[in-house]
Amino acid sequence: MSTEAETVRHITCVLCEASCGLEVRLRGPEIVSIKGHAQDPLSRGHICPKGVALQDLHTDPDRLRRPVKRVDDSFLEIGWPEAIDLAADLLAGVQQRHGRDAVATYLGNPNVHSLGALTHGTALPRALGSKHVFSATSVDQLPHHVVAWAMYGHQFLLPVPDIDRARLIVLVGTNPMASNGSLWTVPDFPGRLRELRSRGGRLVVLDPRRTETAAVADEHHFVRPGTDATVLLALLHVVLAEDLARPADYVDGLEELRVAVADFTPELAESVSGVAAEAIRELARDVAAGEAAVHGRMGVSTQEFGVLCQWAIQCLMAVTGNLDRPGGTMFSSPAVDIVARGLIGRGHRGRTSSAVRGLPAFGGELPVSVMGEEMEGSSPAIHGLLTVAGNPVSSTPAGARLSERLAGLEAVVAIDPYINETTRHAQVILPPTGPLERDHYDLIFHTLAVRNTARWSPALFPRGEDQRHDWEIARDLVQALARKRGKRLPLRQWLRLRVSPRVAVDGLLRSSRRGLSVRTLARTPGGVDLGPLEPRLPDRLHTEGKRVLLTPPVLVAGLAALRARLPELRQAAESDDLLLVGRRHQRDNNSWMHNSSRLTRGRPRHQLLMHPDDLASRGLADGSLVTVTSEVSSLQVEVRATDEVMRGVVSLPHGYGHRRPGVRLRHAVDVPGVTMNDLTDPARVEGVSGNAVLNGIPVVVTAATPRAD
Ligand SMILES: Nc1nc2c(c(=O)[nH]1)N[C@H]1C(S)=C(S)[C@@H](COP(=O)(O)OP(=O)(O)OC[C@H]3O[C@@H](n4cnc5c(=O)[nH]c(N)nc54)[C@H](O)[C@@H]3O)O[C@H]1N2
Ligand SMILES: Nc1nc2c(c(=O)[nH]1)N[C@H]1C(S)=C(S)[C@@H](COP(=O)(O)OP(=O)(O)OC[C@H]3O[C@@H](n4cnc5c(=O)[nH]c(N)nc54)[C@H](O)[C@@H]3O)O[C@H]1N2
Ligand code: SF4
Ligand SMILES: [Mo]
Repeated sequence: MSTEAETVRHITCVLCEASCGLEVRLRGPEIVSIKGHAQDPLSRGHICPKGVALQDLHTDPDRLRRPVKRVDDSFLEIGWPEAIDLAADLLAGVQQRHGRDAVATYLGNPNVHSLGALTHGTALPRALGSKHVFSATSVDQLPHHVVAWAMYGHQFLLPVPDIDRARLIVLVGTNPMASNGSLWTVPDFPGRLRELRSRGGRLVVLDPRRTETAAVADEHHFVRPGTDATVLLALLHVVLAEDLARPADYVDGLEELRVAVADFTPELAESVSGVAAEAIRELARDVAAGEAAVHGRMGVSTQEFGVLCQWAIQCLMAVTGNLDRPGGTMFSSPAVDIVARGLIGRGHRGRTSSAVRGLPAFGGELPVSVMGEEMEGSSPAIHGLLTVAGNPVSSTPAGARLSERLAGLEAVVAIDPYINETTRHAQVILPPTGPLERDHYDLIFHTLAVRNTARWSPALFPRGEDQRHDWEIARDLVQALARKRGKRLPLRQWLRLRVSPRVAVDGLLRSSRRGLSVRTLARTPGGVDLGPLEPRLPDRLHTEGKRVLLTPPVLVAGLAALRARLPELRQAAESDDLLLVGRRHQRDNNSWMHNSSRLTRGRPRHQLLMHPDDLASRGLADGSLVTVTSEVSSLQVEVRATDEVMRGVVSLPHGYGHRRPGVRLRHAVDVPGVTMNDLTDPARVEGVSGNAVLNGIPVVVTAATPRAD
């Protein structure tokens, strides 16, 4: 053991959107402990098991520190100059042979959790100049961006529930007790919920599963997957029919909205969703009484009517006067305001579209559900792929099929620290430093936080000589791509790429109206408290004349599609058919933290959850192996009987199933479980945004005979 004295350091956890401030005790280079930082003005001491597991990630022997290139079926370490040159050669080669659009980029979720990826990584797709840019956004929250763009004039004007002052919180298809919140940076959700309760407030949950969050709620309603739009529109219907609307004077379209939702009665909603009409009426009145916030996430974003659901929620908040009021849903006032400063574009729809299905791009990205089909056929559009912090084989619909297509591409390059389900197909992998080796400032999650704070998180450890930060990789690859084309980067771009993320953030802070700097923040470990959320409308709106638009035609049009589906939804509600939904566990992190035994030990949690009556009616035994068959594929998994899911619904966790040839995750491959996205269908997308439908998948469950493997 080292005899060095202990030092205490404060950093941000970047593993989920809660962005907790952590207190790390070090003895020399050794981590003695990781705890929540009690003085942190945002996270107030919160930590979850994943935060503690940051040390496992740091020391994981499978985490790549040097680039590797594939030689036959194995990977060999190579030097950085060779690796960058090889990556540029592969990508530029495909573009030379097949044109610019022939190389696709897929940007995965950890990009938004990495400062360097945000400040420098975006230069990569720009340098490639292909229309084929995909990201995890379209298997996640694209409906939110489309609705914000249409109603508020900017895709990133996303209001968050002001839980610290609310009287009523309604959560639809989201489980923050496990996920710690999404598009809602709400660290210490359990503590904030306790405080809500002690003020006499209430939590209501709508979910087809009695989740960890539903279990601590005051009221939980089972809702049949894919039918929430009828419930949310019925809430609006009641508010408008009972004359409870109190919109602010910058809200346009109330009368059109009244007409548009007139037929969506609580009785109609009950007939397809199973939520009692009387409960909908009471909830609508309670929301209208003020200091109420409704928030919907994965369960209502990644489903057939995702845009309608998010539209109805925003309308409900605006119409009841809960939008932009303390205790309702509010916009943040971050120190670095990425919206006001134009660091993220307003959004645009349909400037390009995909070749095979003609799905429209949004904000310069095509829906990832079309990525696979653009790689196949006699004259495929895509011949090469660059993945940056993404695992689309696990995370996007029909991942198993995508995997086969990746194997046939001319070039696959990955910027990623692991050899996993996706990156095993790469010819070269460029691994960036990990979360403890790099500086961080939350450009995204301060913007979605329940309190205005600003926190600088310095690297805990220096990067090794032979490691590179993600921003250095982006810088070098952009330059190498230009070289391959015989061009030099324009001076301004060259200069911008050489500025470190720290210097970039410092500039943004110094020029902000708060007048901060990295140095001032560094003096305040845990960050500067800038106070509770403040009303920001109508100033913050980006629409013409600064109006909230309740009835943009692109959103209203979705009602017709829902009306057309109602007869089928009614029929389905009475049938014995099964719909598959997803779930998350507190100790999982999408598809990529199963190599930490600290997170995977304990009771297995990979099973298909199924109601005991549904098991009985099929003659299936609890704990047995079953075959789950969807429209695209089938798989085998153990089933667990539980009345925590409603009848007619089965649930599988997302991000499991690592046992594939070539995956180099020595612990994760033994974690039981299957990949839910082997069952999801890229043909099923939400009609306006093209977001993947990952919840409410029709499946058949039958008895399985165990396979020999
Ligand atoms: N069926 C189903 N599918 C889903 C979901 C679901 O609920 N159900 N959820 C969806 C959601 S919400 C999301 S966000 C997506 C996630 O989809 P993805 O972003 O594609 O996948 P992740 O599992 O987050 O994998 C992250 C990858 O980034 C790498 N990585 C980790 N940290 C870094 C880093 O700092 N830099 C770099 N360069 N790489 C890094 C990891 O090794 C891993 O390969 O999955 C979606 N897919
Ligand atoms: N521990 C942990 N935390 C995470 C992650 C993780 O993998 N693990 N991932 C992070 C990421 S990238 C994200 S995007 C967030 C997501 O955070 P959440 O939005 O909380 O996501 P889930 O936990 O998947 O919860 C989705 C819920 O929707 C329900 N559901 C499914 N279909 C329907 C439906 O049709 N209607 C309704 N009303 N409900 C439905 C499911 O039963 C489930 O309870 O979590 C983040 N935090
Ligand atoms: S809740 Fe999220 S940010 Fe906080 S410690 Fe856990 S993983 Fe990290
Ligand atoms: Mo996500």
